[in-house]
Amino acid sequence: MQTNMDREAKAILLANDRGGYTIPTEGLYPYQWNWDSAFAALGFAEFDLARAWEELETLFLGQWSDGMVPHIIFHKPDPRYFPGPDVWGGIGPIPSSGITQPPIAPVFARRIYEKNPEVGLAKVKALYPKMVAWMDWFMAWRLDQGAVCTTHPWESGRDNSPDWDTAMNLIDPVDVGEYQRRDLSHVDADMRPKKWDYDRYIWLVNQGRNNDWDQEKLLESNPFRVADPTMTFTVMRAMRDVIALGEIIGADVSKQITDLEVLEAGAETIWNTELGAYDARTVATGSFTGVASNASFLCWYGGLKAERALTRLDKTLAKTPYPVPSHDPDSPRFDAMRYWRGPSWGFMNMLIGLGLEEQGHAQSDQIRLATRRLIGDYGFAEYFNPLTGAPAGGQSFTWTAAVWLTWASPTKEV
Ligand code: 9WN
Repeated sequence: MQTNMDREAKAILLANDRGGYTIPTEGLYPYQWNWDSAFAALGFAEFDLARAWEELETLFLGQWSDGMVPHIIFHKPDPRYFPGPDVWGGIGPIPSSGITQPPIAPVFARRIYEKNPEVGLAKVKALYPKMVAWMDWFMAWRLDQGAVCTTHPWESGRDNSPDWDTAMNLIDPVDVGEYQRRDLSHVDADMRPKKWDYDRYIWLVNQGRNNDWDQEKLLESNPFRVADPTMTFTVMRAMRDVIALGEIIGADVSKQITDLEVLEAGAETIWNTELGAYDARTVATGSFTGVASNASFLCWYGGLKAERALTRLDKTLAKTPYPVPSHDPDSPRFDAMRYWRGPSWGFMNMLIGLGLEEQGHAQSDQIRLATRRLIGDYGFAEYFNPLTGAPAGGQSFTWTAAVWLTWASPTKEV
């Protein structure tokens, strides 16, 4: 039986549908975002399978000839978002940004396929080479000792996380010039990244555009490179699902199997023994953040048993009424409402929870129930205060609605 919340979640997906693609939320984010789109697809798959596949197909229409799938696809210009297509100068088939985002789409493509393999087979056959090209691109351009790096805070999807502070400090954004932020006309400044971060975000975009997004050149000139748990575990997981999909359609997956071994070895290089968690490692300095983030707990989603990371997870769960915080509340850099420096995010909870469940760790139920309480009590917000549950950022948010429909609702059995 559908609850009112289930109906509301479905209504949000439908309201954010722009025909073939879904925006994260009206006003603040008026375009197709890469990992948000994967959640939209999974949400649609609950009631409209054709629309679910269409979402993924539209995402891959933006793929560049080198295999990269952009983090934003600017289907129709909209002045409410900065930086827009002109600032990025993306070189793909559709105006787009020049960086990618964590690859969730292959993972959810497999789940959507499993809902109806008869319909899904042709879809998978068509998308498979594109997914492989994207994975190959990560392996060619984003590895450091086998761990996957982010080259812009927006690429990791965790924009102002303290995980980037060391690498961001290496940038002197003197020549960034004047620009006008649009996010602050939609959301309270206390809930968003600071000017210090934005200057560096834009500096990095200018750097990419001035180098024609040539990855070879950017390897030399971009000082921002962080081996990141988000990237490492989502690529690792996507690789597993690409292998599974390849086997379904009878493809040769030997390269992907070798790549997965490289990634598994790479994950060891972001294990911080002192912290007892996977941690972001700044490539230039070799230093760890030293504080667990919610991305630290994607290790199970990545396919690792990782029993050694459970103690840190339990500690984090014990100190936050509304987990999983994006930064540890005991850290001096914790900021309960400021985006990726403290708040809990429903979609991250879902990825963490799915991974824990697959690895047979009981904390999965705890995280699912906490997420149910969070969205149930405080609505479909972009993110939430981990100490009070207070909603923050944009409202009527696509991925929060999708998380509810596919995982957190009581109509989904625990
Ligand atoms: C920049 C859309 C996106 C998410 C990211 C989140 C935020 C954008 C921004 O919104 O980033 O990409 O302008 O703040 O950090 O994870 O995909 O929801």
